[in-house]
Amino acid sequence: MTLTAKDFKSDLKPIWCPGCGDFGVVQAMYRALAAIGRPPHEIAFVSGIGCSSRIPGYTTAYGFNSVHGRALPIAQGIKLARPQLLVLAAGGDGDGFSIGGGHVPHAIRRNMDITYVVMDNQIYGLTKGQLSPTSPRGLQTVTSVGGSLEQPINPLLYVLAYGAGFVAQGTPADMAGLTAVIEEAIRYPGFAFVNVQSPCVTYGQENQQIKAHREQMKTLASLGHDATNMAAALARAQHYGSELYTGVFYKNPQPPQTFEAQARERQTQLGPSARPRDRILDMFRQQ
Ligand SMILES: Cc1ncc(C[n+]2csc(CCOP(=O)(O)OP(=O)(O)O)c2C)c(N)n1
Ligand code: SF4
Repeated sequence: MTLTAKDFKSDLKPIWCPGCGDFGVVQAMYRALAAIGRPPHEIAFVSGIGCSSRIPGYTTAYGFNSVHGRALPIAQGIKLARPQLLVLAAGGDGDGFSIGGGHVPHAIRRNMDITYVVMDNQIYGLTKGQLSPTSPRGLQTVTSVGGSLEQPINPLLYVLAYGAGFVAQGTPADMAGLTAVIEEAIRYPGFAFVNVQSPCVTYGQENQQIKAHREQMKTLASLGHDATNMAAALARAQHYGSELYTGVFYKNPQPPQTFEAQARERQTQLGPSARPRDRILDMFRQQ
């Protein structure tokens, strides 16, 4: 059966502000999932808390709008228990790099076949415009009236430095490009990260809106970027905040075995006679 974007759109009407970048992200997600061709009941979509974290509810996949910052631990639990499912995780820059920041390195080094989409609007949207970890230095918000004194996190460098096998960036200002990177991330056999510069029209900066993105964005493909070259990826990623590069920064040409595949092998080696409890304990003892 051929699936279309409509098959992934739920009946729930999004309550995002009109013009929010997250509308583009969910559309790109519908299109990417249709291209992948797995039916909605074979997909588990987990998010944290935030405006962007509402996204699973707007799809027909199994969804869990969970706890602030905890999308990744829950997604990993699902993938370990049901490795045959296509598992997606999503949330905001606050969810992923502030309260949930400690989970990101461990999800990366564990390397489960999960796609993690961060809707990066450089602000806390849901709670009405406080500083987020990706807010630029000097940004005036309700919690930084005199301008932010802190250096922002660079999400691209952060995940590359921890060894993510697939790292890409997109913007809803380029729907075809955004859909393509999400699809490629889902097809990557391991942990894949997509940073989406998704404008917040209510609390976001003027130079971070769709029109500005159209003027600023440069596709990595047009720059002749080699996505198999980690050094080149790090060099491009350093310009987060000053250049809007879109496309794939890095894709490991030799993806290592996933955690869930290794765990299955370990269980097989332990043999069918082991009780489930002992098998789990042995997995830890042999680490
Ligand atoms: C444990 C906990 N702490 C704080 C909050 C309040 N809170 C909800 S969403 C949010 C941040 C939202 O920003 P972001 O994750 O960037 O998502 P956005 O709304 O911008 O899409 C915060 C601090 C919460 N729900 N739970
Ligand atoms: S507050 Fe910002 S992030 Fe939240 S729905 Fe409105 S535009 Fe989108």
